[in-house]
Amino acid sequence: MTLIVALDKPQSLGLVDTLCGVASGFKIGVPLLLDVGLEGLRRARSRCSDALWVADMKLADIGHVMALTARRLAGLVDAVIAHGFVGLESALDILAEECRRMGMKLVVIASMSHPGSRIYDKVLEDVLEVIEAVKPWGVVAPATRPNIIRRVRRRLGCSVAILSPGIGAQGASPGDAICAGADYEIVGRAITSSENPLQTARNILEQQRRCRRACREPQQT
Ligand code: BMP
Repeated sequence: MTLIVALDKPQSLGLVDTLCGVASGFKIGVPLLLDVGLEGLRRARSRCSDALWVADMKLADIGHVMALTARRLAGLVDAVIAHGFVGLESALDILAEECRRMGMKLVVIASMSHPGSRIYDKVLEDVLEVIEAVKPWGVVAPATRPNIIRRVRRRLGCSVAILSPGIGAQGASPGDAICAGADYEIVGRAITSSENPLQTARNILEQQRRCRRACREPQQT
């Protein structure tokens, strides 16, 4: 499975029951976490414990504070997301060590999906150097700019998972990121605002499958 559902909106935790077994995982955004608290997250997770649970804290602080934040999430999520631009020394090195100690996956942002992320792209090589040193479980790269996903994959190889947001509401289509080398596509509003989230999630998975087949077939000349 290659779909992670982004749950950001209030009340969207109800979708966990609907989408359990269909989505590979759930990415919990800060707005929702502020709404339901850690106890709400614990209860939601217990309803679908085989899924990959990612806390999208977008950590960007000194290492000590990022590690403290990650520690508050121990046992509640499988993975936590941090920004790559904060760098290695006294920042991501400390967070990575804490994640290793707790058995929590670390996901580092290489670049973002919105237009303003051109700033991130200007320092992409530096951020990738940091990520190479951190050796996180996963990296975020934008579905809206598949060329960035290809650069990340070429540079970091196959041992890292690439998670790509930007599908649907932000303009990319299901399968775009997978074709460029991503492992998971992160989809929020296209599913959470849909009238039939289950059917929409299934349609997205089907479109990913079709794209994967098409983009991996040898091109006809
Ligand atoms: P949506 O599919 O509704 O646009 O949601 C995308 C999700 O991915 C949101 O939770 C957002 O915080 C996250 N995200 C993103 O859109 N772009 C990034 O570069 C990194 C993200 O985590």
